[in-house]
Amino acid sequence: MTAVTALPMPGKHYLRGRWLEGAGERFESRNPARWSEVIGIFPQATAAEVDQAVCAARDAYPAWRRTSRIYRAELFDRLAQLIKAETESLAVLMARECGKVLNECRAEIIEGLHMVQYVFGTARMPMGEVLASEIAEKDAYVRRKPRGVAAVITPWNFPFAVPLWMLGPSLLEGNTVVYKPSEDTPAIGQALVALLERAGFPPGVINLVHGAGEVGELLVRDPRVNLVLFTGSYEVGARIQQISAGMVDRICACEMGSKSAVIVCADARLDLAVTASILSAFKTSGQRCVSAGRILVHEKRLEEFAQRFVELARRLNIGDPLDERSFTGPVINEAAVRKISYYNQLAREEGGQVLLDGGRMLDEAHRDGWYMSPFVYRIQHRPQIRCIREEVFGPHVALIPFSTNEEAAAIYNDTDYGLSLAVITEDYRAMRFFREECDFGMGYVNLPCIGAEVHLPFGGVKKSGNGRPSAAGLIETVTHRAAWTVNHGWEIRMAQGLKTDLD
Ligand code: UN1
Repeated sequence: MTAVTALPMPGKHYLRGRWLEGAGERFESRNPARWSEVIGIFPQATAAEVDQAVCAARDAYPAWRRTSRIYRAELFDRLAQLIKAETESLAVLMARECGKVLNECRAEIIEGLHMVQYVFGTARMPMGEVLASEIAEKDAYVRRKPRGVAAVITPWNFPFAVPLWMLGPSLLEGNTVVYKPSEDTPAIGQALVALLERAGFPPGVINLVHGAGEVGELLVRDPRVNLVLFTGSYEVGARIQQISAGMVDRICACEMGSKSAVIVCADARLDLAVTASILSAFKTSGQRCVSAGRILVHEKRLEEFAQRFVELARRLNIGDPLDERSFTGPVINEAAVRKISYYNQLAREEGGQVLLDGGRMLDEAHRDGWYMSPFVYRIQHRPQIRCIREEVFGPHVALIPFSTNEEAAAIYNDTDYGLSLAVITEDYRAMRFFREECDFGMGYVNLPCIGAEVHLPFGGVKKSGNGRPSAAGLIETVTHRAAWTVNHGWEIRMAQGLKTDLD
């Protein structure tokens, strides 16, 4: 096992280009795989500091939006070089702070890098449209304009890529930002802002405040914040939208919960179905927003599928995130252990037939961390059952039989969420059927329901998202499409036949 020890990172806010100790209370970030290890000690932002951060972003906004889009993109090119040089150290820090295994952490740094490269590339792409006018001498354009100050509030499970999905388009388009990373992963959030500083983003353009929900709430309540870009739970996303509802100049993009699923059709290739399902349910210990909490399997294939799935799930190597052999690491903290254990118990009470009894791992190799082993159960879909409708965010998965594709689509849709869907089939008609009938934002065929790429929009429907997708889709939220019409004639001629005679 690799022993990585480092002194705790001194946590600081970053306001107006300066790193500040902060006047508020301190909180610790700890390693979920070895809870005694403190990754860093961070200041909780005070109301005055949140105010200063918003002021800094407001003050920096006019000059930043006046810079050339290409200049802003060049800073992202520098950022890309820095990320490439620091990939390994960032991945190790991430593994220690959020407990994801090294391979996943590297993949996430690369996903963040891809967003930066995407943003750099889009800078030289068209930023609007030229349209015809009813009047020959008039040229009409649509031009994107930034919206102002964005509050970026992000989760611990993708502490590098998800912030970059938001920071990338926001900053490229000329907005300025106050960023609050999750209180579970402040160190990686701070490391990201340090890279933005080194890349040359000017003071005030990106500001960092640490802290828990109270700090996020202060940001959301501030009417000088024009955009709230959020990924996290439905409860918090709903609250953000509620608070924002009374504000005139406020747009929110909220990515929230899910109860995503894999549908294994009657004609599925079993090896592919099993691999896709294992990755969907247990990668990141089931802690992706797109993780599958349900695997819908055609009743004719359920026995053989369940046998192979459970056999593989039982053998998964769950251990130290820094050990290259580990498939997954721990869950994030004690509250997660409690929540997952609660749902494991609920599944039993609601009639689930337990096929693999997960739970806290307390042997010598695991007891210092928050390790949970996979919980797999078989259950008939019925109305009202909560365990197959509510998000668990852990290695907890239901195998649900179905007899027709129509039934599978109805079961899939029978949650309040609609984020990610995978269909395992060789039948092109079935693929199309599920694409048309199911509620989702990201759909996959013969793949897991995880693993989105940044140049696609990322966002769900129903309680999963408010219709403003992140990643490549975020440009629509962080810009306003303004119409711009120019008359090249010597006199005024109006559209719609409107007369211009003044006498
Ligand atoms: C998340 O789970 O919050 O699609 C984001 C994926 C990753 C992103 C997940 N690219 O699995």
